[in-house]
Amino acid sequence: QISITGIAPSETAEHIKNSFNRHLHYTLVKDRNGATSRDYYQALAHTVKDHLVSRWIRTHQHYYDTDPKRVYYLSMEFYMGRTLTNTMVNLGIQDACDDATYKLGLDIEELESIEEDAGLGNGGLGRLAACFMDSMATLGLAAYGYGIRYDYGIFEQKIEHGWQVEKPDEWLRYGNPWEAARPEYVLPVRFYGRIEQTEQGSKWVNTKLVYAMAYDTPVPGYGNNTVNILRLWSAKAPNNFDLKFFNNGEYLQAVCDRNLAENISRVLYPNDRCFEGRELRLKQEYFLVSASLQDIIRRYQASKPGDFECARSSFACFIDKVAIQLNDTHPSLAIPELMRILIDEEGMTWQAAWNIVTKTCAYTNHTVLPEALERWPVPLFEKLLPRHLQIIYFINHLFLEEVQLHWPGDIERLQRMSLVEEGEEKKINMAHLSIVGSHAVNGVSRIHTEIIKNGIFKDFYEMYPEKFQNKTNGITPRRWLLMCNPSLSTVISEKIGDDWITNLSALHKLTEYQNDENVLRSIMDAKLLNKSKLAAYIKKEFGIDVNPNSMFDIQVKRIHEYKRQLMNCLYVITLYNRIRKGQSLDMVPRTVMIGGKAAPAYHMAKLTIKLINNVANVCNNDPTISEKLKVVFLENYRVSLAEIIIPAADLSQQISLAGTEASGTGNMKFMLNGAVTIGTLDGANVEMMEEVGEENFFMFGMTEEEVEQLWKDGYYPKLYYEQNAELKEALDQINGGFFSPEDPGLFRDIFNSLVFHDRFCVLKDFESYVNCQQRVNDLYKFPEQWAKMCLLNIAASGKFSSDRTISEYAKDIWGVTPTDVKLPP
Ligand code: DL6
Repeated sequence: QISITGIAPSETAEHIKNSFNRHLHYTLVKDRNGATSRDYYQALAHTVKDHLVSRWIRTHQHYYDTDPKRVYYLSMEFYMGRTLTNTMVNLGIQDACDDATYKLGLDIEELESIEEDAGLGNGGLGRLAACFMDSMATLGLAAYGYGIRYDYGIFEQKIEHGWQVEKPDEWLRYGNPWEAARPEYVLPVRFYGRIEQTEQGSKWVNTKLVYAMAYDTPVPGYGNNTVNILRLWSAKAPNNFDLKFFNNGEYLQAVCDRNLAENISRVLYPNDRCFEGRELRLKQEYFLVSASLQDIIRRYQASKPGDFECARSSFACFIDKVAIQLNDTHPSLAIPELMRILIDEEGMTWQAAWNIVTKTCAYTNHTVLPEALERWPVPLFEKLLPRHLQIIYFINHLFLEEVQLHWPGDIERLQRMSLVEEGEEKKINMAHLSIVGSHAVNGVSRIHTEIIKNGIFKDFYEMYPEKFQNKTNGITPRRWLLMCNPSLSTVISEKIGDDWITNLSALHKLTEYQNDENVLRSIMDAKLLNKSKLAAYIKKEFGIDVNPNSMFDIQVKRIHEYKRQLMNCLYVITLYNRIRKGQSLDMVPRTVMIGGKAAPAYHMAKLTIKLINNVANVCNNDPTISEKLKVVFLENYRVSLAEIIIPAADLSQQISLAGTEASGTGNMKFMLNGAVTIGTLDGANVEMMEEVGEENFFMFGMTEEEVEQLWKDGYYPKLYYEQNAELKEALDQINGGFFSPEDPGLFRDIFNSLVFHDRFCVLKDFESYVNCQQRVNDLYKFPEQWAKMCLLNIAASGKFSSDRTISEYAKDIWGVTPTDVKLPP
């Protein structure tokens, strides 16, 4: 081996300054006369990256030497956000970098804010994957993330005349200093073609070829010198792509058509919780799976400590060396693909291959909304992946035989459980495939796991009870407290030490200070500082003045009917009406902020954004109202904006209909940053309330059982509309054009949807919500009591560290053990 001993850069401010200057000159080819702020950001990023490199190489030498079981997290989304600050924090070089930039006369916060978010995700599922990467590195697991390097991540949201307009996210425009391209890891991925039956078995022939090129992003653990990698695949056309044009001498056409192949990794599908059965999406999913499995197998075969020549040739210990976690069903083609490789390429028997596949793969479910479940049309499958379809049919055949043995003659059950759904068009149910092909299936909060066991996957639970597990989600305390909220972090560390950074349950020690006036004041001072920063951002970006002493009442998440932003909006309208009528004497001033993106084709979600903006205009432009109530739509909500918003919240709105939000992770981030939650008994809210106590949580609304009963009994939302005068007034205003005088019928779809259908029971839960908001209002009048509740929420948030979640996956699903061994820097 080539030695890297002694090449770690020095971490003094002086050294960082020199390195910064060197990058400005030699990497960016600039001097101080011509350099822009972006050049300074880039120079700093390269400087910080240098500090990762020896750790990065050493970590992988260490894995090669010790050959631990590897964990592979396959996900179509990794919503990483920015990297610079997080890297400085995790490497412990933040103070030195601060110092160095100060000496260079630069404002480090300004440089940090230049970095584009890596927005390779839609929301919760992708951000969870990013938090897991941080925790896996911090826990010293030999873990790899595999995903797609989309040229365009989640669209940029602009608000024009109150409407959402989508702009392409050109996150790579100025280059990405964090990634390392690996043209040496270019792997072939095949599509289309047909199957030939030969004496040696099935052969997939006449396929179209695309290459997958690896780009690695380092993922540093906190304070342990481990640097894992996130490997993202980018599509490259082969040299002879579209031979017919090359052969005909149509050279230019042939070169231009390379784009067709490379479109596979062009753009992230912006649909959140809505399945859209497009061929390009299926190609993306297979592209991820095929390239990743080739890489996983290559690494398995190469890893043989002490023997560099001889690679592993047998798959005998594959299941002891490889664990694959499927982040939802999106990468579930890994199941038939691994079968295909083992049988068609490695010559294994079906049984031997199936044993390996099912012991390697595990599946996480993230939603029970039927419209989000992946069900691919068979004709499309057959065209794109004919061999995989054959394999799935055979898996189904053997599986249904097993079902029949369990429940002889139960035809309906067979139909319900089949991987192939009959109907006008046959479909492959990817969740069923994932359950059958995995050894573990998990939900992401306790209530969600119960729902999948007793609801959508009941038949499967009855057949394989041992497969089903709960793994309540978590968030990384490094990004979501230490990094984004330095003022609160400092208060906490001064009181209880900084053990909480890697052992979040240590926050419990804060309960000792629940009656300590000084500590409560410090916590509220930190909050006020964060609120002032957010107020300054809002003034700068949207020109709206908000009062940092008003209650910051925040709901930020994707816009979706089940999350019930409309309930929030109806309450805002109710407050507006009360103020107008002089019925608001006891009301504390509030700033209601709502933010989130709508899927571009989701009509109701886009109309909801327009309504919120119109209501905001009416409130904010009426001086008799805006003293007490301001409404702000937070444009282009994303990871880096969340880092400013969440530390500033007083009240966190988590108001989805019980039984619809699988877990939520934003809810945890707010709690950790000292916001109080108003929420339903849904997702992880249930466990948050359990941790903090009912008296410190504003709970309202139906339970999941009550929702079920309501539908059984028959739900008539119009009755609630007719019986509740305030609700009726608000809905009539929406319907009658009060908020859209230029187009009175604009919001009719919202009115009709709520009054005549109301799939997510907004009207039913409204009264309970309003009463609960009144309790929030009444408590906010007592700053000491409010502060105590904030402190108790922070103290009780320890369970929601992704370190805890990952430790549970490690022990119960992957069979690996976290370590606190610190590698050399
Ligand atoms: O598990 C992460 C996250 C949960 O916290 C949210 O409650 C859930 O809605 C989200 N699910 C998705 C669904 N995508 N698909 N399929 O994003 O997962």
